[in-house]
Formats: sequence, structure tokens, C-alpha cells
Amino acid sequence: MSPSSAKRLITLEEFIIQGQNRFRGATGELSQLLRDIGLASKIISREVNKAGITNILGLAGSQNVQGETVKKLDIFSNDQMLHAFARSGIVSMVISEENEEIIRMQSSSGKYVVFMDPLDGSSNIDVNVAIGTIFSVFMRKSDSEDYPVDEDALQPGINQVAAGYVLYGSSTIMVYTTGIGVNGFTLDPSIGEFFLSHPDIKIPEFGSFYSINEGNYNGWSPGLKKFIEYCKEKDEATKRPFTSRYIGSMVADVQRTLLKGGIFIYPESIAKPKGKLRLMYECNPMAFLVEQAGGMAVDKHGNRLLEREVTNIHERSEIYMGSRDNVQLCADYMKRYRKTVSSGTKAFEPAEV
Ligand code: P6P
Repeated sequence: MSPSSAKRLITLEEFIIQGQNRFRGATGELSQLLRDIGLASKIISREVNKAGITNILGLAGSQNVQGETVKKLDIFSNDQMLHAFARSGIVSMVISEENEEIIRMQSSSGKYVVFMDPLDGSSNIDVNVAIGTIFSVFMRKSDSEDYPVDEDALQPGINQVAAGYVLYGSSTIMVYTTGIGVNGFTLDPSIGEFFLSHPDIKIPEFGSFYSINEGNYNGWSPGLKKFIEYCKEKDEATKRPFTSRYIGSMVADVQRTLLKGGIFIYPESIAKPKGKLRLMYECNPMAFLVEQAGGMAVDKHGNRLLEREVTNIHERSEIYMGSRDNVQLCADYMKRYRKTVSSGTKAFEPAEV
């Protein structure tokens, strides 16, 4: 095959520049931020993939074989991402799963506020399960001449200007959106480049996977129990095709849901009335991605999750997300089987859906 006819792969940098050129007046700052996130994730990927060897799994503060102070991978990842945001000079505040307080950057005039989970699912790394970095980017609302204020961080998910994740799995892939579709880039570690491998990701309208931790079944709402029971019924006539898949690492479960379809649920429950996952740096970025890919993400009432008002930067939320048909069916079950709470009347038990 002559070089000219070989399919040339597009790098992340080239794609970002092309995307930026489509926005007249684009300053290139968001492009720079995405490139910096890409660089940080390459460094994290390198450490994640050799973690077992370099004793980096040790507890923070322990010494490794080189006598260096060992940082746990999630602390190491947090540091790498913070360096990237500091280097960009365009981020004024960072809210991280690893830090209770808002991190105010040197570049106080930076126009962006970034939320991140630097290494989500890190408890899985000891057993080599895929883990990931999740990020969500907002424009600050306050005047960039002034110091940023807390209200800059308390914005609903619909205000995100970019969101994405990096999945450190059998390969390392970065998937992100800036509001004009979703694209995935796979890292070639031999040359340290991300190449466009999943252009314009569209989630199937229906998928056969349902993804939820069934160990929490007893704490679920009646409607959710009915929906999952429906998914379990094997009915030859309707050839119900459902299969359960739950990895327990959100980025991996969302990656499969985006590419194969189906529904991912981390619900509210008796033990966790607000759910377990964090709204601002787990649920919102994933909801933005799935909507941009043609799917949907709702709360326990079936309302659009991205419109959820925010009161606390670390607040938790339930999430029901994935293929439109699957999520809508689940929301219908939740609505029809919601317990009537008025005057102690018996729980509403309508006919089967
Ligand atoms: P559970 C990982 O700890 C995590 O934060 C997400 O990545 C994942 O979806 C969820 O928690 C798994 O939680 O309760 O099912 O183990």
C-alpha cells in the first residue's frame, strides 16, 4: 500500500486544533486545557500500568525501593492533574475528589473551573480492574478580574463546556465532549500519542446490558426492583435479551454502555438515600457524555440529571443513564410503582407494564 493511500490516523492534538478552528473566535484556551489533560493522563497511564512493579501501591508516605516517598496512585494522579491545570494558567479553581476544600489556583483570573475524580475506582487497581480519570469543565460566572467565588463552582451540569474520562484498561482511551459530539482517542504508548479511534460515538437506542450492583437490591425503590425483575425474565416470545454486566468501576461501566448500549444505574437506596456517586465529578460529566452520544441520564423522578441544582461541591446523586429506550423504560417503571405516601394508603400496585 502506498503511503498516500494508507489511512492516516489523526492525533488528539490535530483533532483539537481542527475542532478549535470550527469555532470562530475560539481563543484556543479550552484546546490547551484538553491537551494538558491528555498529557497528565499519559503520565498517569504509565504509572497505572507499572503499578504492581514499582511498589507504588504502597501506602502514602512509605518508601519505595528507590527510597522515594511513595504516593498512592490516586494521590499521584491528583498531583499530575493539578500540575496540568496550573501549567495551563487558565484554570482558577479545581474541585477534586481527593480534596475536601476548593483548590484555588495561582492563576486566579483563569476562566475555567474544573471538577475531577483523578483516579475513580482506584480500589480496583489491586486486582487489575480498569480504572479512570473523570473531568468536568465549567466557565466561571464571576468576573475574571476578581478572585473566583464559590458560586462559580455551584453550577448545574447543563453549564458544562467540556467533560470526559480517561480509561486505563486493556488500552488507555480518552473520551471527551465539548458539546459537539463525543470522540474517543486510544493511546499508542510506544510513541506516547493519542489517536482518534472512536469518532463520533453514538450510543445504541436500545442495549441488552443492565449494569447495577444487585447486592443493594433490598434497599431499592419498588419501581427499580420491578424493572430489574423485568430484565431478568427470560421470555422466549419477546426474546428478552437482557444480560447483567457490572464491573464496579464507573468509567469502565460507562465505556461499555456508550459503545454497546444498555443502562448503568447507581440508585438511591435505604442505606444511601442520595446514592453513592458524586454529582459534580462522576454523574454530571458522564451524563453530559451520554446525552451528547444520543442517550439520556435521569434522576429517580425521571428528570434530566444535568438540570439538577447544586448545593454542595461534593454532593452525591443517584444516576440512571444509557440508551434512550432502556432509561425511559426504567423511568416508566419507577413512576408506575412509586409507593403512594399520602395518608398511609397501600403501595400502588398497577397492572404489569
Ligand atoms: P459499589 C468505585 O469505587 C466507584 O466510585 C465507581 O467507580 C463505581 O461505579 C462505584 O463506586 C461502585 O460502587 O458500591 O457497587 O462497589
